[in-house]
Amino acid sequence: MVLKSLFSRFRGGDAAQEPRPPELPIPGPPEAPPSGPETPEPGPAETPPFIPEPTPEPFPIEIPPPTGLARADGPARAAIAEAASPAAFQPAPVPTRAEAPLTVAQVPAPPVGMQAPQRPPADAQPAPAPPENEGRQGWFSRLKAGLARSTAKLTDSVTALFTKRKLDDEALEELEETLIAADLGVAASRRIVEGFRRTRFGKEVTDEEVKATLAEEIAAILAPVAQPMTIEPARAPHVVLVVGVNGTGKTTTIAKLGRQYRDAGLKAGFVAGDTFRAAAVEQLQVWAERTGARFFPPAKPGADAAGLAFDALGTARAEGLDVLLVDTAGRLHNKSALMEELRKVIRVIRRVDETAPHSVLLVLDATTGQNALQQVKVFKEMVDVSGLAVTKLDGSAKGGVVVALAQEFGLPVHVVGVGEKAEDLRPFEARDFARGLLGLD
Ligand SMILES: Nc1nc2c(ncn2[C@@H]2O[C@H](COP(=O)(O)OP(=O)(O)OP(=O)(O)O)[C@@H](O)[C@H]2O)c(=O)[nH]1
Ligand SMILES: [Mg+2]
Repeated sequence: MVLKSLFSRFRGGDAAQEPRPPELPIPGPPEAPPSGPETPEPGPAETPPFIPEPTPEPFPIEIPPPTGLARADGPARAAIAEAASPAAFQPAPVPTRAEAPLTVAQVPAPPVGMQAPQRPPADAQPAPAPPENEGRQGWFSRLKAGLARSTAKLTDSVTALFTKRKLDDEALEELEETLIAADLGVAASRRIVEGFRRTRFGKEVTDEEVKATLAEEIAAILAPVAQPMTIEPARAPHVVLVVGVNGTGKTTTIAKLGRQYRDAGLKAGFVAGDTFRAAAVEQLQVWAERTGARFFPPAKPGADAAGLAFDALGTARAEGLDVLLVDTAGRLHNKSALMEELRKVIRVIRRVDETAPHSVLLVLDATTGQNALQQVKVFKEMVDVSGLAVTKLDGSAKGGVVVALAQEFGLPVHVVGVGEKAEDLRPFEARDFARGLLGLD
């Protein structure tokens, strides 16, 4: 059923495919708060999907340093009281406020999905984390199950190739082709095969040995990019700009992170920056209600996203929110319109906090395979992407693309998603992912 909903939606560009949170009626349009300084921009009510033009592969290897993760504190922020909109909704009660930087890894695993808002009493403490092994084991099984299709694609060929065979030039060539076909990309596949050539060339190998070595080689490629997204509540709030092509999972990723931050005792806010689509605003509002996050809707459909983000950040600071997650449009009429919008959002929020956004999270849909590489390239040109979230690994046979992403860009992969529930989004772990991909325990 998950797959069905996934495939009916992930390529969505038209209104009929509008993604909505499952199992909850969408309430009426949210009441708009009076807006602050707004700079409305004309635009069509509904625009065609933004689809990056395909480019030839392989892409050049670019390894930019991770940015935006550990910036030093800037000078004191300007007073924003006059820019803050009056509260339209009461902030959700939160258990306690965490002062130390926090990563999703530290967040206690939510007990259930996101079917209903669960607001803890004001004096509640964050729920204790489940025993390390239990939590980890549970997640690993779900990750492995989610990767099953990608695993089959990779290991079926490996088994066919290496049922007791000498690792000669021909075998290595076939292995390289298998890895490329499993979406690992040309550069990573070559690197892995060279590893085999150095250590195993001329030896008799079994498919099990090949799988174990592959897992090690893949983990080595993934290890440098497996970095959690650190939230620093002291930034009050830590601003996360969430970007990506339409339908990749931006809004649900915001919802999942918001839920996890809430459970960790942080006050979160959601900004509905995809202002042109009423359904997108309503979708985020539903998630805000379920997760107890403060919600910032546009004053009216099509309102300027930058003006909204400016107001929201002002209010978030005045109300002492810890983390502000800003949703953005995945499509506008063309790439330069999208680029201009994202840059404007950044420019304008820097008037409130010159160090913001503190994270720019690019959300990628694993089912798009190699196209994800192109999306990274395009978004890196637009904004200073600080890390990646890779969603829908459960619906994809192309999970190997994470290896290609790591090799090609070296950008941190913060979280991966294997389903639609809050607990289906977790920090990315190199060894677990590599072994999961090969179907190993
Ligand atoms: N199976 C599965 N579905 C997911 C995952 N992440 C998101 N989805 C689903 O993918 C669909 C699209 O997700 P959204 O969060 O609305 O995507 P978006 O990027 O905000 O889309 P636009 O607002 O149209 O740009 C929804 O039905 C989500 O439930 C995942 O990890 N696994
Ligand atoms: Mg969305």
